Amino acid sequence: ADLASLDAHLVRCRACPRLVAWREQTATERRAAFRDQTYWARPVPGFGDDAARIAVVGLAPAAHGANRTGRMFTGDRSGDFLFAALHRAGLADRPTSVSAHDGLTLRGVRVTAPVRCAPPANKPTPDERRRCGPYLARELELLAPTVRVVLALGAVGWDAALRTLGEQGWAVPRPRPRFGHGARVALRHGSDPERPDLQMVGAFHVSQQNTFTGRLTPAMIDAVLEDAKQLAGI
Ligand code: DU
Ligand code: SF4
Repeated sequence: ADLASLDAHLVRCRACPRLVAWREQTATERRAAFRDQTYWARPVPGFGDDAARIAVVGLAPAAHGANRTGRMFTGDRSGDFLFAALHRAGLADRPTSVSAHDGLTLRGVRVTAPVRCAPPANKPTPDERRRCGPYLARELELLAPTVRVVLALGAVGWDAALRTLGEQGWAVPRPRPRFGHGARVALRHGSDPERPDLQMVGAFHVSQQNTFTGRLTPAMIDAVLEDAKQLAGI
């Protein structure tokens, strides 16, 4: 199995009734600016380099962003902020991500999320997070040969990634390290000491709530990406 077949399986998932209803309802109602568009309205796969050294783990698709375009972080303000930063860091070949067919290429990075369907108010329930967990787990397994840094944007991604990595044999400290902007944890593999360390890095989520209020500035995300690149050997 590879990432393409994981994604092919993922996009057919209907396991969460509330999220299936929401992703389709927002696609029917649409936003005035997107009235002439057909929304993706399905689970959203990870996007970027299949041999990524950095995995960026967000939260969930936005109703009128990735749920519309079918590509992670694409078509909303969160994505505008993130892709501009990835471009400044030399990890994206352009500063904008407009649609799934715009030709954007990431280098060394894959962007993904612990929940793949747009949730009302951007708040997935614990059940929904649990149900979607195996997709992130499988994706990280498939990236394992190359991935050295998992960059979590926000506490939901942080918790999901640490839980998953713990289940995959990485020695996660107890109590589980807490999320914070700039938080960092070096993980060693418990049963395979030959594996290079995996670094967990935390950053505030790129949501408008953070970027419009100045809680997360471009300089702050640039600093985290520089850290991540260094830890990943990019
Ligand atoms: O079919 P493909 O060349 O694997 O590309 C699929 C998809 O992923 C395409 O939209 C470009 C993107 N991508 C990327 O961002 N970075 C890579 O290194 C390779 C592909
Ligand atoms: Fe399936 Fe995940 Fe979407 Fe739930 S959130 S329906 S588990 S893809």
